[in-house]
Amino acid sequence: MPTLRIDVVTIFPEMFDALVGHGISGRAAERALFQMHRWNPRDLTEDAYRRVDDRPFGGGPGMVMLAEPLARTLDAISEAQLEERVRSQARADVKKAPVIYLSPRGAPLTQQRVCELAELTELTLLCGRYEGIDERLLRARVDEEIAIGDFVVSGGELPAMMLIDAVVRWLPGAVQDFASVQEDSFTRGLLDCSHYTRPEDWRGLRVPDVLLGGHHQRIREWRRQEALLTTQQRRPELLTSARKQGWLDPADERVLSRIGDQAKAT
Ligand code: 9D3
Repeated sequence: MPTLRIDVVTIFPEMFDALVGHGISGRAAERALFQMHRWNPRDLTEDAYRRVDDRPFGGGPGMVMLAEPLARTLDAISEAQLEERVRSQARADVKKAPVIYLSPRGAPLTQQRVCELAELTELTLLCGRYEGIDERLLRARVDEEIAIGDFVVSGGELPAMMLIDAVVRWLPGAVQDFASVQEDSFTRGLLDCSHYTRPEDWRGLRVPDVLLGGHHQRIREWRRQEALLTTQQRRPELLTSARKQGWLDPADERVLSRIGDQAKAT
């Protein structure tokens, strides 16, 4: 299994310390399940001020990232990726790494896309700041634009870290407990069931009896019902698409119609 190489273009490379320093992504980095390289376009500027941005043509608020320092950075990355392939004797026919721009105008990131990205061996992520990047650079060099949701954050770094975290979890061996990855597929397309731990009675609030009985089949059924019910209540549109995907079986449908009947009765 070749390790995933991620190249990130950012004017705030230190922000990514958080990603490689903690948790599942930190451990995966330590164990070299992926390698991350950070590139600061400021390092490839040639003017005395090391400018990476300028005022927008046509006026308006804010600044725009310059195309040239980013193009130079992306060139340097392509070169480094090529060198790495030679060094690691990668197959000659591997496709060029896609360049992904984290952008509020991008397509919303989905678990489906995350899984596809986890299959790649190289990934280049471009993080914007200010109002965005000169459109000509995007047209010339970016393969895909991805957003993380319909809300505004201050730059592409946190979105890029979210994408990397989501992808790295899917690398073989990243999540210690394989059962928890399996569970993600058990509740595929649904919200998770509720979880409980000790004590059995916490300030008068009890754990559901079924979880204490040790009857594994019943526990399984209860958790599935919980997942279906919670999804029905909070994100009914997820249920519609899970149904279209064929992820609900007849037993699930019986649970859901029972929920529907109870709702009508009250
Ligand atoms: C009114 C113009 N704004 C667009 C919504 C300007 C603007 C705000 C924030 C331009 C860029 C940004 C920085 N955001 C990101 O780089 C970003 C982002 C986001 O804000 N929301 C969801 N996904 C993403 S991915 C990158």
